[in-house]
Amino acid sequence: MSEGDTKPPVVHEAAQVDTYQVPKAFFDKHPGKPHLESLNAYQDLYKQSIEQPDKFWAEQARKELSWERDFKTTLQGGFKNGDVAWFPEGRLNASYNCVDRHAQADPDRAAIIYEADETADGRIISYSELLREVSKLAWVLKDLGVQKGDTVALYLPMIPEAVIAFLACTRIGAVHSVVFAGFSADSLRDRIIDAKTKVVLTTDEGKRGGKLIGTKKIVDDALKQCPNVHSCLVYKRTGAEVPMKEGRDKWWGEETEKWPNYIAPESMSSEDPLFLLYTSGSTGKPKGVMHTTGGYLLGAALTGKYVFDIHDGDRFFCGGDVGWITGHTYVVYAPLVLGITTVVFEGTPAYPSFSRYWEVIEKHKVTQFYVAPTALRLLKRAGDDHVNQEMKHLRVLGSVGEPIAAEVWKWYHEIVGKTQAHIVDTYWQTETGSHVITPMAGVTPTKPGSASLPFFGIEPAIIDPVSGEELHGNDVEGVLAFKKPWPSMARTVWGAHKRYMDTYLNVYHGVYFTGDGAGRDHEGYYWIRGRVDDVVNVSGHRLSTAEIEAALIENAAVAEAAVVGVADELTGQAVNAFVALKPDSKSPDEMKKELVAQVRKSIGPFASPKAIYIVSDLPKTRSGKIMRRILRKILSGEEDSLGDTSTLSDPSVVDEIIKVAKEGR
Ligand code: 6R9
Repeated sequence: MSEGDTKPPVVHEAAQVDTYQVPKAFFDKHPGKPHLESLNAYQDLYKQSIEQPDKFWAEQARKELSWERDFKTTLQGGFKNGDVAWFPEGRLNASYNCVDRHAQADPDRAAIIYEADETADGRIISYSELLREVSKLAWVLKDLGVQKGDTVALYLPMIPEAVIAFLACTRIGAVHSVVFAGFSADSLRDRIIDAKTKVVLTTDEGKRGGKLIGTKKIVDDALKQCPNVHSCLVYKRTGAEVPMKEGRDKWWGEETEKWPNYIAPESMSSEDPLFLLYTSGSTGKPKGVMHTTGGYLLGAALTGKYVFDIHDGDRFFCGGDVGWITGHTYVVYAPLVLGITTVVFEGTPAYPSFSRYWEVIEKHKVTQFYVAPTALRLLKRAGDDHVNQEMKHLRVLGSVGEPIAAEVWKWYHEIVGKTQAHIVDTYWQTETGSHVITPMAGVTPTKPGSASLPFFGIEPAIIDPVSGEELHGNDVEGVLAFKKPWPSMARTVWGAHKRYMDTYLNVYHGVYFTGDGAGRDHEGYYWIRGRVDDVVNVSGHRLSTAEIEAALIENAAVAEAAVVGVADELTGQAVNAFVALKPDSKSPDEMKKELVAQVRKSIGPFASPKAIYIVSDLPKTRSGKIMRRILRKILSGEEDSLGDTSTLSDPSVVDEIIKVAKEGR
């Protein structure tokens, strides 16, 4: 929790909530039957996963994954020392598990349906083709000097080559570090430097919602300050003229052409790093969350199977970007490790019209669709007429990334799913690797707005944030933690293990701390209340207020800045900034423009503050800590309940801030 702020847990009135059973149509349209017969079957298996975790996980790992060498130990280490290791003697390769074994069994099966920004530009890639493309690119990476354990940065749009790049890295034991292609050059640079990356993969340009994105240009800007990057491989997406730096930049197509269709997968330890993914925390610098091979893949496989009810022949469409964890686990790894077809969608839900998602679902007979509530809010607002497709193959509709309001849940169920699909509101994090609290499709009765029950092996605890004690029983509110290690949990923060310990494992004794507040209702269902730290969630994108503050302060005219998240109808939360300027700075309007530009440059356009308030001072304690709680209250119109302001070094600043916030300047 942040300095100067102690947020008491919110007590929520027990509202009347409806419970929805799995729709009958779900079973009628099912190709067979769900993997679990009933809620009882879930409860039995869940009980085993908690009481006999070794037995449960060893069986699952042997069933779902192909091991080159079997493991002896299931779980080693624990939360206390932060040295969790799953299946440590086991050896396997992720790309073998995601590609080769399916290419051997059924070479012509579609692995990727590429739905391009323009409807006509898409294509379908079979598992045998995927194996060829992955192998060729793996050769190229080797040729560029990439070795086992090296990191490779991927700055790529949502095209099949992104998936190919993930798998080419894992094939040779390289660690992919994907940077969302909406991040700025500065953010990309920081991630490249932190991960000690020497090779970057990108495109000439990206194309999204009819607009072009200058990916290569952004990479060029970033690389000006990355002297250790010796190679940049560029995939021709649009054919735009882009400068190619002699000796450093090479064309993807020209390089891959030179190499054979097959390369043997590298033998990896279960605990070898699979990837890094940078995410925002409470402090300024993003953390390189590290996942390992065996455990992560098992989490992806098992949640894909049980949460989404994935069966052979399914066509899975996750609308998340590969630049975020949702895309890693549910565009790439879960569908491919299970050998089904994944839809890679390059566009936006609004281009060329608000019907785009539904047209994609109809065209490809999609069976599971997975998206963030922010997109649903946009589409709900656009009007039901746009939902003009039958979509009769849809069995499962997933939600992820932020709480889904009951009315949006119902709209998803009735208008998109036509009451025939099962809604799964999946709660998880970059750090958890795969779903941790979630319904299981075909099995769990659901309540709109609740992520429902824990996944196998997850033993949640609701903790009193003040005393740090676990709150037992039902009808409790507090912060959410997990009591047992699970295979797909992050193992460390790259190069900063202490930070990992301090953020997740040393906050409350002996448990993994999620950073989220949560309640457990009278039936044991979990309700996620949102972050209790300084992380804001804008359109399902996780941002740190401290990181945005650091960006604002980079402007020389800024004396101090405080950023808070406020509720927003469309984006869930929005970034609002309070800024105190140094004397003699430019006019407030000019400054606001500069500051928005600064955040776009330092982080990326998606982090831009929605409102900037120029004030003469910020509310601070006598020790100089900014009290963001007061700012949050003022913005939510609760200025009458600011609580004790006597600890402020200058209580009079509050009146000015209230005035500025009211006038919206
Ligand atoms: C997968 C992902 C993680 C944070 C998490 C929580 C919020 C995710 C949610 C949810 C309510 C859900 N969150 N799923 N809140 N209901 N179903 O989004 O990972 O980007 O790391 O964000 O997102 O606050 O702590 P990540």
